[in-house]
Amino acid sequence: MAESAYKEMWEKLNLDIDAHEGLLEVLGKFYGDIYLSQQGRLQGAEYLDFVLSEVHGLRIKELQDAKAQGRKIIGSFCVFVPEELTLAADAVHVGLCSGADAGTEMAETMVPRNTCALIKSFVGFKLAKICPFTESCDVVVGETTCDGKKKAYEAFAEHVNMYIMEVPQQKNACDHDLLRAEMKRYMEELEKLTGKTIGVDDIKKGIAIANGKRKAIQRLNALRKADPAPISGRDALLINQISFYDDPVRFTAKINELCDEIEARIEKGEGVAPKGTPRLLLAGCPMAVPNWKLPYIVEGSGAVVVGEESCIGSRNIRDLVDEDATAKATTVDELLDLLTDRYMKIDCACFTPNDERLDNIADMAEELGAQGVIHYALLFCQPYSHEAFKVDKTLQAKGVPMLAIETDYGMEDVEQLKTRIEAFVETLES
Ligand code: BJ8
Repeated sequence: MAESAYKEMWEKLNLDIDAHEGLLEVLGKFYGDIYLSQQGRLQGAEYLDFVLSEVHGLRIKELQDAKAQGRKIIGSFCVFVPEELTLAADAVHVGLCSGADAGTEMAETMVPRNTCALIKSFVGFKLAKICPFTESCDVVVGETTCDGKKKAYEAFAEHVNMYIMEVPQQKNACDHDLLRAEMKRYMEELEKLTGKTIGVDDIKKGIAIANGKRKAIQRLNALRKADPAPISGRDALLINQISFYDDPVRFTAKINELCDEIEARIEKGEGVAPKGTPRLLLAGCPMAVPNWKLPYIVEGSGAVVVGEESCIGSRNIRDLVDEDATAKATTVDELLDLLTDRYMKIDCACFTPNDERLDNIADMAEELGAQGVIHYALLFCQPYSHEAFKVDKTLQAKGVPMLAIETDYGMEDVEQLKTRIEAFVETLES
């Protein structure tokens, strides 16, 4: 499709064409520096390059085509919003988390300055009219997780059609019941929106697609145990980011192909960095596209990233909806129970207490052979900044060193972070 046809599409979506072009230009340069400059990339990374190059083009065209066929587009900011139900309603589910600070000044007219970069980013993208995903959505589903998001959604609702899903903050029986009720409420909302009655087979289909996607990333993550590391942390992060907005069936097929290539590479003893390169696990806040800052710094500091403990990483794919029980289920109610069981396992820092996250990080570090962990919290993110102390204590007890960093999407602190990370990596080597 010609660029001019995209322009027409972007105009119809009411984007600010000049500001949007400026964003794409920066994004393209950034991508070239961080991704295309890598040595020893997998051939399957062509898929990643293609998806990224068409993220505001072909993918948006696909969304418009889906809309023309009567399908609805649902945007979300959190892995608590059950994609299985969106798919069951034959709607399209896209992640809207934003990882760039374009539009921050505008965002600060609507949310306080001491709000995390992720929230300012999605607000800023909307106010600056530069996100064709947000503009394509029929409904944006928010959720009651952290206070920053909850309150930002109130302001955001003045600009987009919002639906808010309640997410519990603890994991008692009553919290399970609350999420179960919210699953049903979301399903009914989808039925109202799409005019489709969701049945057993629809939910089973949604579960199969979402589980398939999770299994492909689980397979990838298991392959990352190899030394030398067969794929860079940058590419692995990008795969997780793309999983939120590409077509899920296409994504799963492509990532499984990529895993075949990785298996062959491991067999030959090849990798993206020499055997013995210090291995690090990143843990903490989600890194939404195009936030590639931290893995880029880490991998330019003599280490390789072997895992991401975050919602754009293992937290989103670790647990499947029980497949045997799904196959046996004969009612919508049973399937909603199974979905609830799966979603209650999410170890977001918004829960209190959230001790399973501590165990999960320690287990991941061990399984992946990580010699150290970098805990990443966005500035002003209370939940993850608080948990950094507990994660550190847990890892110390296991003899795994941890470096806690707090940052945002700006580039001002890159040199300072590089110095700290290089020093941390040196301690791992000695
Ligand atoms: S399930 S991690 S996607 S809420 S960084 S906005 S927590 S102040 S993103 Fe999240 Fe769902 Fe939890 Fe995952 Fe608030 Fe922190 Fe900002 Fe955050």
